[in-house]
Amino acid sequence: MLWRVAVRYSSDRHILQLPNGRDTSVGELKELFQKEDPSLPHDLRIVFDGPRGRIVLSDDKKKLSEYREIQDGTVFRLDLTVVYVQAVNGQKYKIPIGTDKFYNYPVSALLKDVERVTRFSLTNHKLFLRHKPLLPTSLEGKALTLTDYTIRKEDTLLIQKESSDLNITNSQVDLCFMVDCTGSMASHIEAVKNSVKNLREDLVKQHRGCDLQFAFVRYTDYDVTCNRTTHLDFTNDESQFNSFVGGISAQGGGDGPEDVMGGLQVALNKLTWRSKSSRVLVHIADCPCHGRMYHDNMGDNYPDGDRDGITHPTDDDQGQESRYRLLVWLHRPRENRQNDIHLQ
Ligand SMILES: [Ca+2]
Repeated sequence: MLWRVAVRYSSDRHILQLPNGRDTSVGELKELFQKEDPSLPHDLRIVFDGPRGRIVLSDDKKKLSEYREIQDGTVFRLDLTVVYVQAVNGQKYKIPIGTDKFYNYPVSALLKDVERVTRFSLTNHKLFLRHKPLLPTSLEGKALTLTDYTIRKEDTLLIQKESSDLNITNSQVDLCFMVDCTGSMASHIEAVKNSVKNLREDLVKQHRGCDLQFAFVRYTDYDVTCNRTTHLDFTNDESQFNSFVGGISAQGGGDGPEDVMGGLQVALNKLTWRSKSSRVLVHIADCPCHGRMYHDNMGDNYPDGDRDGITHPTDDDQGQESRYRLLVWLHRPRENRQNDIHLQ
């Protein structure tokens, strides 16, 4: 007689035929389940609900016939739960973890499971949960657990090539925040300042191996006659950076577009970009630059473009633009002005 039993864990259900029927041993049953689902761990524990409560199949040598409660069609449960790992191509992998030990499960063990199941190497990939990387695995000598990272059952972690969020492959990185500080940004400027400070702090934590420097360029518009732009040159001094950003306020602006070109000129020519660094500019704004080619008739006092005739900001060091690896524009549409800006 062919026996069929089912096993369920998480939302999945596997049904297996037992070629040896009741003579199948617990060890053979585990092997069948593992053959069906290679992601299952070796220390698999199978349980089922008998008439007097939960029964654990703990002895691999015991035959199913020795458990009178097991019938054709009995549903087993694996004492497991899962987290999922999703790759950038969308493929999902299942990482089973023992239910009893789930919340105390060390992150270091999870990373090993992920490498085993996904075959991704975590020397050049990172795992992220809600944009936060799963590193470090210990803190002050204490192993960090899934609870420490607030990983819950059936959460989905993302696996990405290391630092692909900013394409940082160079050990030296110069990152400049260039921020529109005109009146239209007034109600958001505090949120922007906090986001910039938090992003700086997160990047420093996430890229401890990198030599990171940060600069800040504040720009406004032509109606601001004194200090139309101000800037802080690259620094790795957190208090200096936060102090400068803390002192920023919004002013002026007048017409719709703003002096973006003036900000770019400062970013390119007044900051001390290092010769071999990866160069990143994060631009935060809610309006485009002057010139009708950049917007749809939004009330521009300079529809022909930049007052000083700048159409394409250039580095004084001609021909070196290719050194700028990445330009990020965060341009918030005008109709969404009521929303805060989030950098992550
Ligand atoms: Ca303006």
